[in-house]
Amino acid sequence: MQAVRINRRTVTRGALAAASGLLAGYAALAVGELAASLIRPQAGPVTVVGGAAIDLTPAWLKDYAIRTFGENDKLVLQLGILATIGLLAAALGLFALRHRRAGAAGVLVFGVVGAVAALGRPDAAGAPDVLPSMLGAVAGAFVLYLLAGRLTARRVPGEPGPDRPSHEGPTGWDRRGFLVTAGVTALAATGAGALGRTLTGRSGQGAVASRAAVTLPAPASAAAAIPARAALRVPGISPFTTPNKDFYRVDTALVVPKVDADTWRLRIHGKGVSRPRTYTFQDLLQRPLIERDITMTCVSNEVGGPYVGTARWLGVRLADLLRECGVEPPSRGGPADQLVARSVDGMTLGSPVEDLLDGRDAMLAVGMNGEPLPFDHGFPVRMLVPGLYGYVSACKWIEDIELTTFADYDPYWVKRTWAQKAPIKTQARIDTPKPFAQAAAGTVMVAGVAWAQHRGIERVEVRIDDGPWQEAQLAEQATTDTWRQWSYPWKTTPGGHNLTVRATDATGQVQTEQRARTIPDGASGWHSVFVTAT
Ligand SMILES: Nc1nc2c(c(=O)[nH]1)N[C@H]1C(S)=C(S)[C@@H](COP(=O)(O)O)O[C@H]1N2
Ligand SMILES: [Mo]
Repeated sequence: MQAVRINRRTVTRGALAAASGLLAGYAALAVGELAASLIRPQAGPVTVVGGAAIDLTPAWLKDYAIRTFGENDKLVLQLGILATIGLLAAALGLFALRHRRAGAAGVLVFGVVGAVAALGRPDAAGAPDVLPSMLGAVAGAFVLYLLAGRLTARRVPGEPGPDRPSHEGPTGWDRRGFLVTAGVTALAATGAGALGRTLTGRSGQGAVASRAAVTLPAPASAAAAIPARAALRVPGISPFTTPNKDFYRVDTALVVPKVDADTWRLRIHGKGVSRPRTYTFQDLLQRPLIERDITMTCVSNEVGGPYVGTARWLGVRLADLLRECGVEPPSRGGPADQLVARSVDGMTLGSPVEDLLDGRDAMLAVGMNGEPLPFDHGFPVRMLVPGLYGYVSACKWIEDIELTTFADYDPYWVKRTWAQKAPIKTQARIDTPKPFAQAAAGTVMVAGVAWAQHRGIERVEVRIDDGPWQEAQLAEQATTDTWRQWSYPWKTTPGGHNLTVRATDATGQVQTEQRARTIPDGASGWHSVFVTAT
């Protein structure tokens, strides 16, 4: 009898205790986000812990996440963190049933973890960054202490008798007090969270206004018109120019930096910089601008993968700025062989100085496809270097350029086992037909893109199963810095077929069949798709 009764109560109380933990966690995160909105949106508890998790993630796992979750990898990470916090919070709630003070204090441990993560962020703005995590934890601890108190209350309201012994024991609980406390907490936390969101949204308004106010000047050196025959009319092929909204995005930023162009500065300094300088956004806009079509590629792009795109970029020639600051390439005796670009969110990317001064169109871009850079792609200014993977060149939200050496400094990704230098590897991709497509009988257009930035594409060949390589038809080449479309009319025969493609760059180098993973310096191998023809 007794056992059954206790058991049911125990289960109910256990569930309520776990719920108390979850509520405490919810309140902690809400208060944390509200505090962050007032201090710095980037200092929010989930953001700092997520950022630390990204930085600590080994290269193979990051690669797996990108491969598996694609551009949703950050969402998956944040959901994972929330789920982890939820589990731990529920456990703390159960623990607090027996050890009320210790359970509540346990919430503070989370605060300390968050605070440590906040201080370790490369863009940490100092001591105030610990506040969101700490204040949130204090709120959470308080909530858990209150709720656990209601669950362990000695008196049992509703059960009769003023003569009832006050040492009723741990099975008694204050139902009404619990519900009221829980309800008020849920409402207050939801309000705090919503207010935090609103304020965070507003905090970027200066940046949004500064972007809306930008009028991009006409280029002093316009891009050559894209030849009409650079774009093939094949359904399913990637368009020659990738619209901004479809352009791939790869970065470590859980909160996209909103930089105000009016207060933005770029500093150029370091080894061999005889005239260090700081530039404003207006300084850059007043200089002669170049406009170029350039295809960007991410080193994390698998063979056949989506992390490649072409845009028409407008910007300042980086070599002009470097020369103005007195920078010489190593081949002319300059002491620095590495340029390290640093962003407002503390990312660092290193490029060979020699490449930046060899005449290619390395630039500090301010415009993308006719508009100011989108925030996702680095507003107000980003770096771009034709021929180099993004992680060694394409710094978004750039604010600092330091001349140094490869021997002296390893930027972010190099610290994480990626190569110091990474020119883009020659690749061809089949855009259509899609893998495992059913092809109609007759002639099917096989088509896609091939790239070997700064070298150019000379030939693309297609092979059906183990047959001979057949020359694909090439679209006209816009520039050697852009990808090139190709197509091949395939006369189908019934059954399953493997279609394989390979490119040859303009130096005559045939794309290697050798399969390589993306780590350390980019994937290689041939792209194939399996198609069934009727
Ligand atoms: N600040 C910052 N810049 C960055 C990165 C980043 O994580 N942070 N990622 C780099 C990588 S790996 C690539 S491939 C390109 C991607 O640029 P996109 O997102 O505009 O396509 O940005 C580069 N610049
Ligand atoms: Mo990348």
